[in-house]
Amino acid sequence: MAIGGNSNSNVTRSAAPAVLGGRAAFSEPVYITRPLIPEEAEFQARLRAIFASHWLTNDGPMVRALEAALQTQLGVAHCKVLCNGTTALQVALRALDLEGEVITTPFTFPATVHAIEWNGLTPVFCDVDPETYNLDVAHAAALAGAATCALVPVHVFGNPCDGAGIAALAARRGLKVVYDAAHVYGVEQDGEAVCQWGDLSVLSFHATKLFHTCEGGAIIAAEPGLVERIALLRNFGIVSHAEVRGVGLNGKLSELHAAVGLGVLAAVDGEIRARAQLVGRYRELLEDVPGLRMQKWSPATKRNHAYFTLEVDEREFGMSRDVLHDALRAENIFVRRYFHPLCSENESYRNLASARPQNLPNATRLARRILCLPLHGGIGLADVERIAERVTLLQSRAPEVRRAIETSA
Ligand code: T4K
Repeated sequence: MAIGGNSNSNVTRSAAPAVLGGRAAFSEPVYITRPLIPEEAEFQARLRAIFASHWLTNDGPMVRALEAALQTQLGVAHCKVLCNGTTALQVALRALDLEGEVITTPFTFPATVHAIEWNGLTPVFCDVDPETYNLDVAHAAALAGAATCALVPVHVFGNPCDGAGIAALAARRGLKVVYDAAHVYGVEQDGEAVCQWGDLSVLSFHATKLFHTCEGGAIIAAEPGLVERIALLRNFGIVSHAEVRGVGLNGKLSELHAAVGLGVLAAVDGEIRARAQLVGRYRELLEDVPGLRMQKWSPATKRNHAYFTLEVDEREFGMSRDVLHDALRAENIFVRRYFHPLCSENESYRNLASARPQNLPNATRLARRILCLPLHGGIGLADVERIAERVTLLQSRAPEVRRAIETSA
């Protein structure tokens, strides 16, 4: 369903951008994402079943049904759902009994690095590839030392990391690999689900994610011993009424959240198809615009279209990413600057030796340049066309736009 009805119908190339006194392209905010909503009758039926059973949480039938459905859908042997992706990352790292330093990327959501720190481990920031935005494996190899115990790479915006390079480095140095697979639901590489890479992979099922349970997450594990440990750790370590093993936490997903997930699961393939069309149109309209670049993907990747991002080169485009961000906001286009600031710039981490910007040139540049555009099945091709048109219109009047934003700051 397009939201074009909320927008001006008479936007033309010659219209003035909102920052220069024109009418905003949309009369209501267009967000970067909107959560999929489960089909109502089915959801009500699931709710009735939950309430009739009086079983609301603690590994109930909806959670088990969701785990089984996800295993089938993703083609993985074991999937344990948790209350959110951050807790799932904490549990995954704990399950591996790690000690020492963990190499990760600063170009990610704060949760990735916080989960390392919460486990009493030391994050070591590694630069990213300038085109895929994922962990630079050569830099990770140079950073790996005697204290390094694990790698936590992130498949940023759903783009698979260099899995072969990471596996080879881990094997060479005896490191564990926990993938932050928050963005990678449904992504495949050469026909294989990317979310089963590494010792463990962690998905986020937050409402802003393609597949979601409102709040939620999951750990994908292959080794049965690890699966059992994860199941214990997410439930305080309780083995039985007589035994508690390990320092667990409460990471359980409720039956209500699982019911949302079962409903969303039915809609997610259609959402991916809708987004693929929108991404195709964005690319057609924006790929030749001077100063705009797009993330590099391997042709072997089956994408999920979780995000659509642009890299803005200020010199070539005529204005910085931040000016473009503010000017699009004035159009009611609620673009986002994922991932800015870098995690290495946060006050908890900025004093680490690995956090120095000169060690992280690509990540530092990307954090200043990447802009995330609206992408979800609630918008239509006409909305994408209007957004792209605004981007090019703003560029055509770049000096005035820059001045207008700078004087309003
Ligand atoms: N690792 C990575 C790489 C991650 O990206 C994340 C989470 C995690 C780990 C941790 O997983 P979780 O513990 O969250 O499961 C959002 C999400 O809260 C966060 O889950 C996500 N990454 C991150 C990339 O984005 P914000 O602060 O940008 O969200 P917010 O509230 O500004 O929402 C963005 C837009 O989505 C809104 O402008 C409108 C729309 N929206 C949002 C919500 C919550 C809706 O339409 N409905 C909604 O209910 O962090």
